Formats: sequence, structure tokens, C-alpha cells
Amino acid sequence: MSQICQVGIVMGSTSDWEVMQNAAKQLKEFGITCEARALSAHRSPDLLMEWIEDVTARGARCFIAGAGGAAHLAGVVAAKTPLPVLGVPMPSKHLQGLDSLLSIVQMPKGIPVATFAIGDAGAANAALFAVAMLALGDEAVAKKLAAFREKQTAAVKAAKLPEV
Ligand code: RP5
Repeated sequence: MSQICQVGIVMGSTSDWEVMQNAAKQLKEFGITCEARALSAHRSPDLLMEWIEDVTARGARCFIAGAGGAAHLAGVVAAKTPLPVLGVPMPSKHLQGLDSLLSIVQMPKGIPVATFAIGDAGAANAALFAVAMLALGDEAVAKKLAAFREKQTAAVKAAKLPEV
């Protein structure tokens, strides 16, 4: 039997994994099943379409798409599926991710992509956003998210600055 997958994580290249693993790790912490693939919108468009269909058939509730440069991947995923698509801009060599950010955030009206911060924080936050969406229909996930938030608050409360 094919494996259930709640969140599909896709990135344009294996070189994006260092950043995108933050999304996979964050989902794992919450016990959310996900599948991560490196599939390019321009190098392997047919494989990308097949994978979106496959993951959707296995129960995906949303997609996280990370790409860099002329980063059309998230928009292409959103063109294929009505499920929510969360875009993560990769830091890029020449423009430090500004190209990726603008490519993902400036979707034309009608096909939305929710866009997150460039790099590690964006990948982790995209996963947390996916958790928040899943929590709407899953009490156990909602409790885990509340506990995660409480832990962060407790860490701030306990924080001490060094003596001068
Ligand atoms: C994009 O081009 C990928 O998402 C990656 O961020 C960037 C560079 O890819 P590689 O040349 O490292 O494969 O498609």
C-alpha cells in the first residue's frame, strides 16, 4: 500500500535540501507525515506533475515548494493543484535570494502562493504554517502546536542577559 503523506515538500534542486530540510524536520517534530523530492519545474516538468498527482492521491493537504533564482516552482505547483502552496525562497548566489523572493511572492492574481522568508527561517515557518492548517481539523496537532508555542514563551521568560 502506498504511504500516506500529509504534506508534499518539493524543491528545484538537491542543492536546496540544506535549507528545505528545516521544513521536513519541523514537520517530523509534530508527527506530520511528509515526502520531500527534488523536482524541477523547468528540468523535469512531467515528473513534477506526476508527483503532485501521486502525493495528492496519498492524502496531501498542502505543498511546500522551495526554489531559487527565477523561482517559478511554487507557482507551477499552485497551477496544478487547488491545495494550499507555501513557497520558500532559496538564498541565491548572485542576489542573495531577493530574486527567489520576488519570483515567488509576485504571483499574478488568481493562483496564490503563500510566501515565506528567504532561507532556513522561511522553510521552518512554512512547516509551522502547514501544522497550523492541519491543526484546524486535528485536536492532537492543535495541542502539540499550543505546547510548542508555550515552550517558546517560557524560553523568552527565562532568558537572562549577560552582566556588564
Ligand atoms: C533552482 O535553481 C533551484 O531551486 C536552485 O535553488 C537553483 C540552483 O540549482 P542548481 O544549479 O544548484 O541545481 O532551480
